Amino acid sequence: NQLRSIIQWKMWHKPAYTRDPSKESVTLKNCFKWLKLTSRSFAMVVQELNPDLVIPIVMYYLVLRGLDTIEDDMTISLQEKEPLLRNFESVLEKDGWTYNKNGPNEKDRELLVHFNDVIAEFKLIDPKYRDIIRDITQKMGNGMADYANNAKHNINNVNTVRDYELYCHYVAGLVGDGLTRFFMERGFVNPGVSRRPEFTESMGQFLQKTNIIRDVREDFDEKRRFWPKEIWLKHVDKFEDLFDPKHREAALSCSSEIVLNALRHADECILYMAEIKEQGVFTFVAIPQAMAIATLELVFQNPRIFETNVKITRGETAQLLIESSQDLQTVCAVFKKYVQRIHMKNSPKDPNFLGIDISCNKIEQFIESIY
Ligand code: RWZ
Repeated sequence: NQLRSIIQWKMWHKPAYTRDPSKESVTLKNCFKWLKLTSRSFAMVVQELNPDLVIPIVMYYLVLRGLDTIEDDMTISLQEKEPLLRNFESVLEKDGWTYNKNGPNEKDRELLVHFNDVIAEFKLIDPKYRDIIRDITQKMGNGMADYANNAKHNINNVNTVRDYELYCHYVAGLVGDGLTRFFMERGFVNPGVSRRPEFTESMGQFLQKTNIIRDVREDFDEKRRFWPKEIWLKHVDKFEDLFDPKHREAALSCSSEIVLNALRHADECILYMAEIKEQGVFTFVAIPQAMAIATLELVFQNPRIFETNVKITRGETAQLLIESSQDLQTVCAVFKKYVQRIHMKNSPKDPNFLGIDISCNKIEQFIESIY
């Protein structure tokens, strides 16, 4: 029955009419300015959504981005940071609140310096969306604070795979939970997804884990470690060794193991996308997923991740944007293509050869079983 629902659904096109949100008010115009400043790519994909959802989801993004900008700043003392993260939800009710104590190098400091714009516009959105934003902000802020607290006592604050997945839950699983609730309010997803919260969780986990693998060098340089010790300790003695050319082979085996861990979410991401009933929502969620599977293929068996921040090419990105704006079948073809490439790069010299082989086979067969 689940398979039948995947095959049968048809999509309709988004309405031709799209209002221009930047023409509404000064504070709203400013919110779009902060959005473009913090993420060009999100500012682009959000335009795919039904016009009624654009402003609420932009506000959701800006609030979480504000929270993330506090978490990310290593120049803020834990003493100041912890209560800020825990109480960020209450900031949303404080007219005129701004924050200017971020370090000068914090890339999104301007957003917090002008956070009064976000608070002013937050007040104007539909209360049902405000409740979702408050709830996710409160949960994410407390999760980030627990994690920051942990880091004070122990530099390896991501010890187990469970710690790693809990961190990804706070910063990405919760984002997906909130988005799913937005979509449900409008009937844009099958209400049955609320009975399968693990599908939503996988959507966030897959994106976050892929980012963590890709950004390993940049995070290391900024003194952050997200790869779980439980995994890297099987391959190297010290985390620093991952970046030492002498240990390149061990580092690559380690990266394979963490790629394998991320690949486990692919099937559930497809099952989640199968429950979407509206074209704009589909495009909005499918674009990041398609970029993630392509990025996972790029980082797999790629020693450059230990030297620099690798990125998929502009040409590849352009093609992914087109393909993921179509339908589930096209997105499945994208997933299959990149999983096959991972499969082909897999080598029997890798300690996780068998695991990766099984995982790729399973995803390929799953996709073939539905089309
Ligand atoms: C659509 C069900 C977008 C799940 C996770 C997708 C993104 C990676 C980045 C969930 C503002 C972007 C900085 C949210 C805090 N996780 N996370 C479904 C999804 C937003 C800041 C950045 C987080 C962070």
